[in-house]
Amino acid sequence: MRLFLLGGAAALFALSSCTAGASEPPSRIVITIEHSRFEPSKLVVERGTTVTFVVRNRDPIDHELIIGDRAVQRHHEVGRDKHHHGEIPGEISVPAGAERTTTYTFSRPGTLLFGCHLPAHYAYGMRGVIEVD
Ligand SMILES: [Cu+2]
Repeated sequence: MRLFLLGGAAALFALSSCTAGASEPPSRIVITIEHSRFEPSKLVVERGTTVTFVVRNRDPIDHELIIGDRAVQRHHEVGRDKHHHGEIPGEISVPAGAERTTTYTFSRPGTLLFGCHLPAHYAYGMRGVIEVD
């Protein structure tokens, strides 16, 4: 219940946990984007965990958060689908100055990546690692 005291973002989180229909509410991780970097850029999550990512873009330019393995990152690096409205778990566009959420379930152990694939952002260093235990 403590989460309900945290304000608007927490309310959104509560709503998404209801619609997900999961037996346990998802964990919540806040990722801040500033100067075209993710903070934090290294995450560890437990296998089987559903995580709601709250992505706060503090930059004056648009960004995105794409979670997936190398193949997913490569697909987005060369792909033309540059707008992610939340229909795919772990893929969300975050306009300049905005906050968006996306929920992703980590079902398998291993290493996943996250990144932004707007032109040149990934190469610049807009990426991170998620270790799934
Ligand atoms: Cu970006």
